[in-house]
Amino acid sequence: MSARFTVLTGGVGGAKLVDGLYRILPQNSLTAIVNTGDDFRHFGQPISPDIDTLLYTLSGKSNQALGWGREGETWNFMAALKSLGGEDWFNLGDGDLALHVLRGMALSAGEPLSGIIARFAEAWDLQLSILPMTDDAVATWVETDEGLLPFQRYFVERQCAPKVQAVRFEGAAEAVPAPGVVAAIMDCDTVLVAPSNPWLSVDPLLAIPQIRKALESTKAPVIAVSPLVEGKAVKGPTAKLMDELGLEVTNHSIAAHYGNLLDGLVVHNKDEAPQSVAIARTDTLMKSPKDRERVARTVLALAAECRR
Ligand code: FO1
Repeated sequence: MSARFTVLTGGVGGAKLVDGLYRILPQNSLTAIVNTGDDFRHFGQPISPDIDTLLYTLSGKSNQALGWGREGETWNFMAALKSLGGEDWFNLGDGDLALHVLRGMALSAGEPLSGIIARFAEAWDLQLSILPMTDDAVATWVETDEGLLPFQRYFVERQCAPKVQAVRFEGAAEAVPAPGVVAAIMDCDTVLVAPSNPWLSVDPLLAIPQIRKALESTKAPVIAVSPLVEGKAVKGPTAKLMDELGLEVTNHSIAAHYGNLLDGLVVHNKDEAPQSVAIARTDTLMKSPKDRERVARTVLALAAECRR
């Protein structure tokens, strides 16, 4: 049986590492388990941002500047919607709408999200498994000094300005992993945790009991890539959030957050590193495909070291 790799991912930073892995690993040897805590209904459409960002990134359609949505997108739907007084804090591009409309129709017909995403990945000829963490409803809520906010209201409408006191994952405790998720963690040679925001984009996965249990019992090494570069987040609110949660903005806090789940951590160049796990160092900034491949090679090499 050839080697199998599983990566837990969410958000924009996560998609870059998955792309690096996808570029260098054999076809169909990679499974991505994706956060769905950011999912919500907008204009009645089911939006799955972290899944869609991954579909776009791996199929070369993503808008690299924005970090989400499609390259060359047009916005006629939003212009027409605004002219009718529709709210415009969350923008749905004309091409992007195809994903939401088809996903909505399939969900209404009773198809599970995991089956829908597998069809989308196949339609775009992607040679890997993309699994939502669950087919059940899980919603990330952010407790802030402005009250309890649904994730996208915090992240997009308020641009992560409110001060965070806690993050909650409604439905996670009762959620069942999507088909194939537990097996992908238990039966693989390596589990990777992408440089996603641990508190916002990875924790929803860890809040699903059977996923956490699988990570605790898998024989595969579990290796994460730190989302911090020189004590700052590459993109998004990771550092600000850590500060607000009273945590030091260091790789120690990242390793401590994952606790006994982690065997190794890839850190940026000379950034300080925790003693509690195996460490590898590289430039973890992923601006180009070559960068993504470099970080992917580094994390796979550390996994091989931990497996020995
Ligand atoms: N992020 C924004 O900052 N503004 C938007 O208008 C926006 C629209 C959007 C539409 C579809 C989609 O899949 C993602 C979108 N995002 C937008 C990004 C999204 O909020 C984030 O990718 C994730 O939820 C955070 O990981």
